[in-house]
Amino acid sequence: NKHSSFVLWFTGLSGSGKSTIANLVEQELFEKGIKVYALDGDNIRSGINKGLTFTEQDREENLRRIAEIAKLFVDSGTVVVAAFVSPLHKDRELIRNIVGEKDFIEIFVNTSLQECERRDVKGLYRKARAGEIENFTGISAHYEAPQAPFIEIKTEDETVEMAVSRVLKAIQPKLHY
Ligand code: GGZ
Repeated sequence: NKHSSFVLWFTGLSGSGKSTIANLVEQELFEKGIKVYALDGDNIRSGINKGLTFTEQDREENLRRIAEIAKLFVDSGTVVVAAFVSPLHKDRELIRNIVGEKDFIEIFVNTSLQECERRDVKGLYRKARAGEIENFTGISAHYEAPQAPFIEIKTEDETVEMAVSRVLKAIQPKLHY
């Protein structure tokens, strides 16, 4: 059961819904028999990247290492589903260069700051506003929206189910050689 492999890279604010969508995409691909692996803050920042902070420099190192790991998975024939804030254009360009242009598929989970802050699922925005978290993306650190993502998801206008099926449909041709 051979298929092509590539990186599906989800970028968006904290609380935008990127992990939720990425995890469902991973599940669907797994059920189709595709070799797939999800990388996110939970398995990366707590392990190999433990100790890295949210300064611009540490985010770059965080994302550079993740891109190198993703590249290894792609070399092994695995589809990678990665969900990271990855707020800066220069860092996403670095990732694209490491992974390789043709294997980097950028998905912009475009949920407004206002909506992420309203949801505040983990209470991080409240803490950031109170000055308890430094360099918080959207509050005290920049988020630069991708200019030409492969797919843009607006979670305020479409359901998670619609977004997931749109992603699956868009990558369908890429799964075959
Ligand atoms: C942004 C932060 C911060 C700061 C902790 N800024 O919603 P979450 O909790 O689960 O996702 C966020 C996650 C971001 O880590 P990434 O590795 O994706 O970031 S980056 O790509 O920019 O390196 C959030 C939590 O970590 N978090 N402090 N200051 N998000």
